Amino acid sequence: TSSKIKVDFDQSSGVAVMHMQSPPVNSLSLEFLTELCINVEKLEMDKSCRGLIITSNQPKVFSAGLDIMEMYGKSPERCGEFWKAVQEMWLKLYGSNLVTIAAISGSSPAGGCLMSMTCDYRIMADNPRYSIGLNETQLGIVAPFWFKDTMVNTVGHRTTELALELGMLYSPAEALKIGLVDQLVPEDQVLTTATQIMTKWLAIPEHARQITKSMMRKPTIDKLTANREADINNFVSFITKDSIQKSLRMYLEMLKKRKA
Ligand code: CO8
Repeated sequence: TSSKIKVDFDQSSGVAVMHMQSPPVNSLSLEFLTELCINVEKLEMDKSCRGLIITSNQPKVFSAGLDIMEMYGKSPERCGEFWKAVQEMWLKLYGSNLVTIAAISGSSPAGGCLMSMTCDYRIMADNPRYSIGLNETQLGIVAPFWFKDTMVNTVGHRTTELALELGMLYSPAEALKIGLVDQLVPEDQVLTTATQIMTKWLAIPEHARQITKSMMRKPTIDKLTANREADINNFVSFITKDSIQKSLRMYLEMLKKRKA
């Protein structure tokens, strides 16, 4: 079985770099999410690991977000299983005790943006061809409350309102301006910058930093934890609607056409 995730762990610095390598665009399938969660969990349990950098080995793309094929023409049972894995990924990353840095080396729509926003710090490649944002409404679907909450916590309420209603995808410069990313660097310096920034974060007394992170994020995490089952049911009944399936089909066709 080919591995969709490669983890390089540097014992001496305590920093792990997780490379997503699921061609062509690191879309988050059930299989991919499961592998990702297992890897994060392993690092979380390893006492010698203190920092995690998430990046992509695929050219031009960080992650295309949730795998649309997991939401199209699938049984309610399968959709439920998939959604549980999406929740799991978010809970693990947003609640991580590790210092997490997203090294966003390419486009990062929807679930890719969500994954980036779970991190403590975001560094993006300064290439105007790339974009990042929660573009769900453009697919005719609705970003769930915890996607929304994560964005509100990152860029504030009004910016999130505009971003979500319009399904905005931001250029790196725009994303920096609204605070969706923290820093832009030339494309070939994304990972080295992430490593430098990590050193700064790791110099902060760990326990104080972890408690502070938890203080900032716990209310948001508790909200999903208390409503996981209802959130799954909500997703399944929404995504299996004929009208929503039709929207997804049209979006998939648009993606193919755009290519031609
Ligand atoms: N899922 C599945 N397949 C995908 C996805 C995806 N998210 N994104 C791209 N692909 C496929 C393309 O269809 C294409 O397939 P093929 O080679 O068979 O034609 C292949 O991957 C390569 O894609 P591109 O040719 O478009 O590659 P580019 O390098 O030109 O562009 C992008 C890369 C920018 C990532 C572009 O592919 C893109 O914009 N993709 C769509 C991204 C997107 O809109 N994702 C949204 C997913 S929804 C989500 O994450 C949250 C949902 C919340 C659910 C709430 C419901 C209640």
